[in-house]
Amino acid sequence: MISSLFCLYIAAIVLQTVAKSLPGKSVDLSIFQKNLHGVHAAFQNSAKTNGYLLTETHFETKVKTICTQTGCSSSAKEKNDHTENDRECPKDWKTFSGNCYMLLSDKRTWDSAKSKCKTLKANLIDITSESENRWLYKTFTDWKHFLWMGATDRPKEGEWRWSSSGKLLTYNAWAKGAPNDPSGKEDCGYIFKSGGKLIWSDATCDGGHAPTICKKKA
Ligand SMILES: [Ca+2]
Repeated sequence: MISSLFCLYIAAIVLQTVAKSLPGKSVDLSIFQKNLHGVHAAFQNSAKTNGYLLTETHFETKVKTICTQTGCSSSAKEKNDHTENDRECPKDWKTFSGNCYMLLSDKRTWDSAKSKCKTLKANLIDITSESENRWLYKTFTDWKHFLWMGATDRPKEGEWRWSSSGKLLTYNAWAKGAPNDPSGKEDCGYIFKSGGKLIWSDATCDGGHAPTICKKKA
């Protein structure tokens, strides 16, 4: 009995390990489930080989596995294909493709908006795909005029990067003719709604106060 409890204790420790995708790598939940089932079954068999008879052990991670003396059965607790999308956002944050978003309605300068997002362990929003741009347009309706995004060319004029990652913009939805900065002072990006779409443009970073959207990983 004591040996069995010891084994269960070890199992509890081992299976508290958090499964996480490597950066830039998505994980197929069905493959993960299969592999994890193998780990659970191996544990059950290992206990038996070592003389411990575990009558029933429950393993609960993303996959729930119940093992008895006759074998193990597993079932996925969530239906999403990618573990990245399984993570939940905090209350009051919207979720899209593994990221969390929150609209800050109070109006700030670009730098102040960026700082406010930092206090929420987030960044000024970066928008890296057409689908994300469309989702933002449809999801956040409670603002007028314009709001700040995290694109800036302040470090080097004309070289627009995301303040969140320092990466150059790959996707963009600049308005026709934008960014246009003949004076070299319009170094911060903002977004506005026009013709049923979310359009981007540039402005002086402290030239106006606007709402913003903060973004962070789920
Ligand atoms: Ca500029």
